[in-house]
Amino acid sequence: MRIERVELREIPLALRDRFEISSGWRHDRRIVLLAVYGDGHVGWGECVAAEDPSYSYETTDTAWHILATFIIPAVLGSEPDSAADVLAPVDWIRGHRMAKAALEMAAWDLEAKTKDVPLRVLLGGAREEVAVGVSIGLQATDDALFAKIEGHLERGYRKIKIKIKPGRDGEMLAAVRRRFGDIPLMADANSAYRLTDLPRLMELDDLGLLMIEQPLAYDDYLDHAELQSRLATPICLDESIRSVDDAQLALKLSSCRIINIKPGRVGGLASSKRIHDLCQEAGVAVWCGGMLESGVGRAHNLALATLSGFTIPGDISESRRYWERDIVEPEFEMSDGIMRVPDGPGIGVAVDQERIDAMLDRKDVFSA
Ligand code: OSB
Ligand code: MG
Repeated sequence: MRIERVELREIPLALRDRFEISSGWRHDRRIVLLAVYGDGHVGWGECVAAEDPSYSYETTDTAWHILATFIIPAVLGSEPDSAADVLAPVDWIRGHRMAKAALEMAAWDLEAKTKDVPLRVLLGGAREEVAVGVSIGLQATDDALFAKIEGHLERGYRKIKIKIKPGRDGEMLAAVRRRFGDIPLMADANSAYRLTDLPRLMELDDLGLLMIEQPLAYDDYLDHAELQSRLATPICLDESIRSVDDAQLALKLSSCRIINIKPGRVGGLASSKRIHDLCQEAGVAVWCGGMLESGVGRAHNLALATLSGFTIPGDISESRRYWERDIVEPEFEMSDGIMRVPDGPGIGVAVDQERIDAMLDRKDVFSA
């Protein structure tokens, strides 16, 4: 494959509901899209970096800077054998895996389109349908939370993930259990606790949660290992896993029993596959998380989630749960908690470029 041209675009896209986690909230997203041209086709990728450095040190603006200044110039004109090799010229760049992933994932779409196969097939996916769940942000009151859960259960979501923080945790989750019974329920703390909160975290252990996601610091493995040894509930790591090496470390230290793989966080789909394989060997379950992506990032996540080790429903919700109108066609929908993976070439959905260009905040074009 030859990388002939790369286009970067940023568009504003407002979430239907503001999304709140322990570190803050977001209503208006800034979406960075990357289009890579080669061999008569175009592949699309999305950068998952957030608007501020709360989830990761990367942001919309750092990702744009690193892509435009270092990554894209280094790969323009290159001829990698496959998408898995496209980042080889930027191995020297430390970190910035969200920026790298945007290009890598676009290259996977390009390769799949060049070969005229769905991305799912190129990745080695085992199925054409994926069970999906929903991630619910912090709500002001239990009643507001109950109303959300009820709506999502009615719609058929197969897993309910609830954001927690100190003060909105044990009692709130116990109330959810009383109200909804034995639903597939989990909690995500986005690093809101420390090991000194052990007594508070032990209160969550009797609630039959599928897992507790990222309870402790964003860069920690040791305290998570200690916490996991005290809890019956599996710990799932999200923020702590930024690379294959991080996953290896977490497995070695028994820091978790489950890993949330987000390709946009770990440097792309090749790294995601390797983490998936390592976890399968180690008997650690994986599932595919989300970063409030548009339909472009969602399509990549869905294709990845067809791999056999993805045994837990992902945070891959329908387009309408996020946006008034998505930027891909058809939009992502599900039936009874099951999302069908598009069967066209590559990501299998058409990117509405006309609409994107009508709402553009900025654009940069790079040619070999
Ligand atoms: O921690 O998984 C997270 C969204 C933004 C940043 C971090 C997280 C999330 C979600 C939403 O939980 C998942 C989604 O529906 O995209
Ligand atoms: Mg998370």
